[in-house]
Amino acid sequence: MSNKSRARPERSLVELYRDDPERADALAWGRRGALRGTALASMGAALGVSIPFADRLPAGVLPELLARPASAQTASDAPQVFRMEGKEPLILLGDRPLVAETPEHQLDEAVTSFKNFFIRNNGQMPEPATNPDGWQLTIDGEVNTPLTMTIGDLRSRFPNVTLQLQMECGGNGRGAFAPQTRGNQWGNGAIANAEWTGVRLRDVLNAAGLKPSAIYTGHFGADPHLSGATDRQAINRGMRIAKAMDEDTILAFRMNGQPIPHIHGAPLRLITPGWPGSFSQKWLTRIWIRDKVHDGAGMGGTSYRVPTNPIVPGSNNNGASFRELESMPVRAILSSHAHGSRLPAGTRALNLRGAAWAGDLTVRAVHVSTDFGASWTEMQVAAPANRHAWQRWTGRVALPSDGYFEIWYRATDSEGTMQPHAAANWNPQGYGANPISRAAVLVG
Ligand SMILES: Nc1nc2c(c(=O)[nH]1)N[C@H]1C(S)=C(S)[C@@H](COP(=O)(O)O)O[C@H]1N2
Ligand SMILES: [Mo]
Repeated sequence: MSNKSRARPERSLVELYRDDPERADALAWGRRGALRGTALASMGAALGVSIPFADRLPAGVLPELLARPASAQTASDAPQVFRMEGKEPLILLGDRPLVAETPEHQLDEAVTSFKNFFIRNNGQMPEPATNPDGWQLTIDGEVNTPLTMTIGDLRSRFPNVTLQLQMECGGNGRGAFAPQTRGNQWGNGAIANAEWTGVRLRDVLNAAGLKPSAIYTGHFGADPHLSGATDRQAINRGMRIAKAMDEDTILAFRMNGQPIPHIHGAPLRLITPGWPGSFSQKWLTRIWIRDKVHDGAGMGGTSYRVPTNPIVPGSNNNGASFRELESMPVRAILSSHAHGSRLPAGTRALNLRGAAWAGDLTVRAVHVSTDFGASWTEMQVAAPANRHAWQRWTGRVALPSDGYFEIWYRATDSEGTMQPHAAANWNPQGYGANPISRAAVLVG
């Protein structure tokens, strides 16, 4: 290590990792992957405590608190806070259109309440409906009988269902991609598991009568395009008919026993659980049944699509050989401890909790490591409240001493697929990143 970097080693190492990770590795870890004494001492000094499991830190892995400072650490690193009446503070990712992420540790409720529900708009907000019951939905295209129905009609004509359903943005976890991709740099907080009441889309499509040519849907909402152009949709996606006919895909008019809040799509929205949130059209006015793959705003190319064969990270691609991102990949979140939490000296165990989900699949296991992945402890994972609800997990891990620790948490889905160590299958718009997550805790 040069004298210059030794003079202010903490900053330089972090900066070096941002600018030139290979050189930083060589300086910090040496040839054989052993953490050099000076680097270790400087990391400990930067963190303010010792790193008891430093000997297990894999080569090239920088302590998470250095790589990703906790928001409270310094004012300059603090994310912008989004405040709205009735909501806890969220992390503002964009204001035009409005995009706000829920801090991961706030996702501690079994059923996500309005106050902790993330926001993802692609266009402007529509005017609130003055007469919600009179709101109309049209089903047309490849159907025998096109229908236009009010919410009152839907509610009285079809069986009402109430389900806990996960809704996760297709870009959740995007911030983990290296190199960085375009789009909102989400952490793990673009997920919600609210209780929705509505009618099954399937029942409504059966009432309209699908023609044999019906293979796709196309969803329209009342929100104006960001540009204000009236001939453009803010977002206009569609799904394969099989998902539209799934018994958990619903036309929702209530959220958590209340009318849907305006910002979450009142008075009528689709909930297409387990698939990217963009399939869950807010302010829903029309479903156009198509005889081909729908081609509206947000379809085709690299939009909500991922490579079928890995591409070179950072390269350009027109998405011609990509596939639609449908069922979301497995992910766990930790809600008992915020990244960067400080705990009293002498704390020798952590009671952990969180949630996990896996798109259309279920979660078989959640494991936690506190020694940088050298050993793993299995947590208890509850059954979902119903299909397509997330699953809560709990567990307890012991700590040997005071110091700097990381909680690494990793879920495995019902097919045995685990979260990878790093964001995989890089794609230009950054979908489907679900690497193992890491939260730092400081004891003493
Ligand atoms: N009409 C409309 N529906 C929409 C969107 C939108 O911008 N307009 N955004 C979609 C995306 S990308 C996501 S992730 C979810 C977010 O829902 P929320 O804002 O209620 O959290 O809504 C989806 N439905
Ligand atoms: Mo999204």
